[in-house]
Amino acid sequence: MSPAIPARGGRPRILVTNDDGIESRGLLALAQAMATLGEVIVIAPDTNQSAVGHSRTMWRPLRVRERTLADGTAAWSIDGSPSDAVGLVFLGLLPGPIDLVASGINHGANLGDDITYSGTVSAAMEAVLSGCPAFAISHDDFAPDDFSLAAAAAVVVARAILERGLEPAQLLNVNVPAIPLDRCAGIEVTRLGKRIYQDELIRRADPRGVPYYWVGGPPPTGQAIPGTDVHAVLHDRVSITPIQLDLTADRFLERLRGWELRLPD
Ligand SMILES: [Mn+2]
Repeated sequence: MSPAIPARGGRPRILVTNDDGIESRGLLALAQAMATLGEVIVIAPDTNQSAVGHSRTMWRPLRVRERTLADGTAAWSIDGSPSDAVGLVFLGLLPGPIDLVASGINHGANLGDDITYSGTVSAAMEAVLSGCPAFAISHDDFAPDDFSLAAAAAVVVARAILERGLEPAQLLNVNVPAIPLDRCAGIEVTRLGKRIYQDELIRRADPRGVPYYWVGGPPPTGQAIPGTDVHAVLHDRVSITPIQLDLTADRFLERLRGWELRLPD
């Protein structure tokens, strides 16, 4: 474990990214929150890349453009995924060290199984792969207008990580209920819960009569099991879940060895 700040001293350099795109108000809110703690570098996809997961662009070049956020903050956009954005920075796109990566504030929660789809969480995972502490933060509203709670939570989490450090290959997934700061019931450390998706396959015909498909339906719900992220957010608490890149199913490992699988002679 190595706290990020004491290694270099001075103000931390915080990379801010998201998957909703460079024009997202959640990105702006996170950049402003992180600017209270250190120097902020913003790079984000140029379009909405929600639910792209931990994808990497391999078969075409990437373009990076200088941008300006609505408050005048200098930023960069990239025509790739959130993982591309973070990956390029750690490969040397921008000079200087990064002490922390903050991803969000996503419009819509990333609870339980959502993290396997989430570009927001994947951006933080990409940072962790490069040895940099990171967290993802998501707002339980797909069209949020009040970022007071999420911004406050982001500062609390970022400061804690900078002061205490994270274990290698681990990161924090933060979810914030859709209520103002003064109505929040506090912070709960949680485990990942179980989402219930309500997706429906919608089949329509294009103007030439050829069928096309997309997935619709109401937003996901979840199993309200105490101790989980789903339960915490449902009960007006900020959820912080430690997650890790090691997906090994430890409880299954010994049983699988007991299967004694052998190739045919
Ligand atoms: Mn998103």
